[in-house]
Amino acid sequence: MDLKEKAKKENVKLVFDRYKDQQPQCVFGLNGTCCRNCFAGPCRIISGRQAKGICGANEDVIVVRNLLRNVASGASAHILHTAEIKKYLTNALIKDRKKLLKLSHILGYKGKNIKKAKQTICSDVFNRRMLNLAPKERIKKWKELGILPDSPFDIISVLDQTIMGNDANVYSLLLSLLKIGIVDGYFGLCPATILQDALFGTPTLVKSVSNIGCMKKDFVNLGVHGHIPLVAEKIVEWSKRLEDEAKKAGAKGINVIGVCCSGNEVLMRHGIPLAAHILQSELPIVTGALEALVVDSQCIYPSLQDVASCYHTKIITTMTARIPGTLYIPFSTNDEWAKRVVKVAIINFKNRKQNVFIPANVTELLGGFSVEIIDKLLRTIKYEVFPYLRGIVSVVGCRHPGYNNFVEKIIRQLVKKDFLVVTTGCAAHTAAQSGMMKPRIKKYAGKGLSEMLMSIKKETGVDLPPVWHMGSCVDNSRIEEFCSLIANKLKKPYCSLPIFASAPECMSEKALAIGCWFLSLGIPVHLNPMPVRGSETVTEFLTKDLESLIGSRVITGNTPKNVLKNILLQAKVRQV
Ligand code: SF4
Ligand code: MSK
Repeated sequence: MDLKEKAKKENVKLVFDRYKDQQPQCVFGLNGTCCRNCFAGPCRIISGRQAKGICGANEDVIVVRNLLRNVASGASAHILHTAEIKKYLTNALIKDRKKLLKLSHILGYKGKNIKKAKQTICSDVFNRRMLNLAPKERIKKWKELGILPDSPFDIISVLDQTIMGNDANVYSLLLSLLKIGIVDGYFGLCPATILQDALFGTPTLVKSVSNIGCMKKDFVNLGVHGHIPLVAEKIVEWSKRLEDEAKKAGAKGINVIGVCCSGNEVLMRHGIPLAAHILQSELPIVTGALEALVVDSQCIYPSLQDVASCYHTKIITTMTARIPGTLYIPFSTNDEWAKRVVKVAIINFKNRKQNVFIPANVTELLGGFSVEIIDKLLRTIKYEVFPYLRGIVSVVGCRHPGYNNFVEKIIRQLVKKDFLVVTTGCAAHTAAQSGMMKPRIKKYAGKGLSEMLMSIKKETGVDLPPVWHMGSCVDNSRIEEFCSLIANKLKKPYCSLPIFASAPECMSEKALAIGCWFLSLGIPVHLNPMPVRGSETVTEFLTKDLESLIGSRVITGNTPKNVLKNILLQAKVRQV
């Protein structure tokens, strides 16, 4: 029996069931040709019958406007992520001073005083100076194209740009996609990661395990889920401190497990096991052995409470993801907050019912690939990566209920063809669960990739996997920094290197925003699905014309075979 069968037997609906219930999905939505931007609508474009909406907007305008609103929404989540971390900076202890100073230096404070550095960051992190992190060559290009952003306020201007009766110029709307991608990168992802490293430490290599079997029957199981490590860090700290209380309650201790990106954050810094990605986020509850799930922001299915109501699990909401019926304990850095939350889990241990089932599967993994670690590893081969590799692909982003494990399939094919795969987000959970983060190389990697990993092992003694876990969704900024390192060493711009990104099961608007950032940098991006099929103009622009403007394009492909073929073609053009 697996957990899906257990849920079925117990009459519990999961995401997979709800996905089935929603079929067939609306074709206008899938093609991007449904507009609800004003209340004269909704308007749908029907080929040969209804060429324009009531206001006169055609399919191109409608498709790109919808996409742009999606990207703006995704970027806003990352901006607010940074804002959330910044709120607590003034009084926080700093674990990595270098990282804090790096950020304040970018913003213009060149001294070493931590208090002043914090002040600079708090007042200026959303200042245009953040763009100093970007390659000079890109800044020039962005200026030429008129897409250099000013601040996160550009997100508001996109909402205005796409309101009924404003911009109906497809080209300027398309360029705004790139602009908001840049906003996402430099006001969202980059400062979030740097600040988190400053507060909680920069990751180093760490061994752990993935998959649902990391839950322990005799322990208080406590899950962290969401994106903001302020929350998960406190839970990890206080779970250790309250071990004795758990023992008094009859358990052997407290077992913290990671879900989604909170899981990635605490894996990278503490080796906490990766239990479940977004599609599996209901399953730890179905085991009947999860005492509490602490959630914060983004990617939290509201269904968690429906599922929890069939078991004994307490869902504890703490930040922006608010769900009726859950226990809401608003986040505070105060120790009392963490004690209270962990105690809810401990007290709930006695309420377990008879129906406990934890599948045995666990997979070992090596994580913690910060750029600092990668730099140390690659120095041993003098950054001579391309004699071994066809390229580097960051396979990132979500898991989607309709794509039958596309993420795993594409990663398997890429490493076999000598692409080094770096990964973050829910794709990283999947790679870990499939065994591709085990520090054994022969089984999965192609000849060139194996040889590169062996050469590094010879110098460092470290057995490396073919897929490198670089963290959570905001840690896509680590991937950019890694690409930038390679580009600098080879003295070439990104857009001439065989470096690619792929979000094969893109579900969240955040993944689209990240994709637009990579495109703006000159990195070709595979995005699937993309609700643009309803407009030939938009599809043509993204998959072809973009190349001459910015040096990158959207790579298409809705099967692993197609994607691999398209990436191989592009890799040939970009050979080093
Ligand atoms: Fe229809 Fe135009 Fe309103 Fe969109 S903005 S719903 S196309 S009238
Ligand atoms: S959690 S954004 S489903 S990767 Fe970062 Fe996973 Fe995608 Fe959410």
